[in-house]
Amino acid sequence: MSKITFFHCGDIHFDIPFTTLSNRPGLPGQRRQDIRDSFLTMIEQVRKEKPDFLFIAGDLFEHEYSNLRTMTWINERFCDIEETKVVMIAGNHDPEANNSFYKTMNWNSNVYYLGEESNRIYFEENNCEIFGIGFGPGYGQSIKLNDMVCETNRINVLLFHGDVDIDIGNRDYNAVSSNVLESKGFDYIALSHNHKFRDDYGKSRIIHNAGSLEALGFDEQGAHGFIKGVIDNKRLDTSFVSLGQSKYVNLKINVEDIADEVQLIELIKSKLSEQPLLYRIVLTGKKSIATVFDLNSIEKKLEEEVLFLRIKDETKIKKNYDDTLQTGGLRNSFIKKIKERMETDNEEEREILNLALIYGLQAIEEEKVETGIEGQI
Ligand SMILES: [Mn+2]
Repeated sequence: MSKITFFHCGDIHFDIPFTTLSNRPGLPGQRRQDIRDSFLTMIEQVRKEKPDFLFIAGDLFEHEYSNLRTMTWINERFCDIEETKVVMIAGNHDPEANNSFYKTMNWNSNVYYLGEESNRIYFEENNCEIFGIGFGPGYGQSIKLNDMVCETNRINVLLFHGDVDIDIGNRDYNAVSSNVLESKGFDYIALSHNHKFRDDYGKSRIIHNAGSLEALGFDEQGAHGFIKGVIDNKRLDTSFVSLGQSKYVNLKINVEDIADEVQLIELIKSKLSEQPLLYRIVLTGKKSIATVFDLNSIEKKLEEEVLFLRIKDETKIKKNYDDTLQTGGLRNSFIKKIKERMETDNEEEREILNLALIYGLQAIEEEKVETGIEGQI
């Protein structure tokens, strides 16, 4: 009878530059420290619980930005958990190449890398064979599954960095179907690449995607962390260990009744959490053409309340022209003409005509056109 215990993580992205946050000095560095803190929390749990394995299924670091100092630090953390075997594969951000740290580092004796040279390893003391399909030169590495045969009297685990069951049209990273993966006889498939935790692939529920250890962007909502698992006599049992909620918050704020910047700042403040977080705020609703928000100045005024803030204005322009129809001439007939054409069910067309009306009236009345409105459609 065989039993193993394991932790499974991936997409840690040590040294990611966080370029979208670069206009806040110090913030990218602070976020990189958050990654280290989350990693340390996980390592500390490994040290305490001593699982047989720690699976890291790719994108441990950023090949383009990581240096020997980071790698040495990571290797030292692996030295701290000597009773656990660390098994790793490459991801698309740290792909296998001749100068990859996966190949050039002098890793501690409890660290095993599965790649081009050897993509499987059998641990007799655990009666467990571990296979790996990471990210090498080129795409479509999942073809290597064809050569992987599981021996049924062993525990068989696959580490895989890629897409499972993607929709046609998406960019393909080692894409494979859950059906194919499940048919191979693995007892557990440690998947990474997608940054959201997921464990509901396929039918047999052996495929688990760890998600990124720490949320890395506004599209990474929800909980982040790693997976803990046991395979006992072929029975798989897993649980997700959350290291915290994403610090990235997307907010949509309707500014229909807001007359000026002071009111808008008050409204935004009322929606912010007490903890300093990273916000992406989209302003929605209809506002008068006379209401103009200086987004840069608003962002500056709220800087103290948040870690990071980006505001996007997606409001539509509201104006009632019916009361202006009393006057005559070119202006009147222009309004009438546009109004006639606006009696269509095509909302997109109506919006374009609404803007044509605004620009046209500006041209007639003020002899200039306020083009800044364009970007707000
Ligand atoms: Mn990744």
